[in-house]
Amino acid sequence: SPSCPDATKRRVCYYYDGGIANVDFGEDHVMVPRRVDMAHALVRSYGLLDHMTRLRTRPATEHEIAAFHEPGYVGFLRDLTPEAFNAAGGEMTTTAQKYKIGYDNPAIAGLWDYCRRYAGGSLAAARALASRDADVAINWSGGMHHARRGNASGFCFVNDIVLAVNELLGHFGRVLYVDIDVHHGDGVEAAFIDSNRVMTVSFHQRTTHGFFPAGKGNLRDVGEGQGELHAVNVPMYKGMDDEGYHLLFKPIMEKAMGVFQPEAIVMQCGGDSLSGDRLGRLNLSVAGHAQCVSYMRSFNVPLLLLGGGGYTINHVAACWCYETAVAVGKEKEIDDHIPVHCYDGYYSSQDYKLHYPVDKKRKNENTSIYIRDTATAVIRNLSAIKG
Ligand code: ZLS
Ligand code: CA
Ligand code: ZN
Repeated sequence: SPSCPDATKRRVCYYYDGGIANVDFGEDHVMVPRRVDMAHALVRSYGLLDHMTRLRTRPATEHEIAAFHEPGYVGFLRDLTPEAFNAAGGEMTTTAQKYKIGYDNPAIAGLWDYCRRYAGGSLAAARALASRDADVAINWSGGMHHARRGNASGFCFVNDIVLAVNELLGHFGRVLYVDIDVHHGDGVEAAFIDSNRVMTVSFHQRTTHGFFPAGKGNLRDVGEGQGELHAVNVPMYKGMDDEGYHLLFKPIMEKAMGVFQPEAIVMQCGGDSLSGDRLGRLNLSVAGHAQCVSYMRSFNVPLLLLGGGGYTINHVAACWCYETAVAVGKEKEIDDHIPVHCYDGYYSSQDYKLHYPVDKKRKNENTSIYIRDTATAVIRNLSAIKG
């Protein structure tokens, strides 16, 4: 049951729709949906499916997606084809610009189907928690935290996180959102900026020198109106290591749990905060990243685990497999050596190990003073919520 003590069994529901595996953002794009198929292949090879319920679900409907997104944007996404986009002129061009389609967010084949599938997984996972059928629910295809009500952003088209949080809000009084992707979770923060029923907490690489999303997620951005102090932002300099990260993550999340007392937790586990990512410049190990998951799991509150970014695909797949093991409480039993399976060739650069070494030469630009002062400032804000 959800009240069992830590290190004991959780009922875990796992959602993976193989229909996303062949979605292609284009050969020079950094987003590779197949990384989720790679994670799934690892999960299967390690025998982790025997410790959870794998549920197949239907893709989200247009109606479900339109519960958050603007009707005009939904209709545009539904009808968008690469052919129409590439032949574009006139109205198509200005409309595509309005919805931020192109470059980062390409008009690819099967886009609407892809969005429906990853959003369907997150909605089904939220329902499994709401009905108390699961203690932990996982959808590594979700976590698309930048999508806005009326436009795409940062490789995200439909914000499955907002849909899942809204589903949870139908059954739980307060929902905590935790985002360990290297990028700021701006789309989720904006959707709940004035709500005191959702606390959003993002840990991310600083955006002050143009790192995406530029200018967002400042320490002083704390929410608005009723939601004041319910947006929490923890920016970090490049090179952050496990030790420094957890000097922030653990005390901040402990305080957030204490003052907010959420009835459900949604965690975006973007793998671009790992060492050696193609876009991110933090220096977390797989174990350090997974410790965030194990820490949030230890509170025994219904927990939704989602994917997100992650651009060195072998690193991300190894990380999400290990985090699946954490979810089912089998991380101590998992062999570091990656089993022979269909994707094993992708792991040669990490010596076929789940736990690859971090970059020992990279300087941690976060000073101990910065870490201490940031933790103090965030915890002081959180303390102001309750006396
Ligand atoms: O959090 O920085 C930007 C925006 C631009 C610079 C890049 N150009 C193409 C568009 C304008 C200001 N975009 C970021 C988005 C990062 C999204 C992270 C998503 C998530 O992890 C959750 C899933 C960005 N950084 C790097 C790129 N875009 C990028 C790198 C390489 C390429 C190839 C494909 C596309 C165009 C060339 C692209 C984008
Ligand atoms: Ca983040
Ligand atoms: Zn990211």
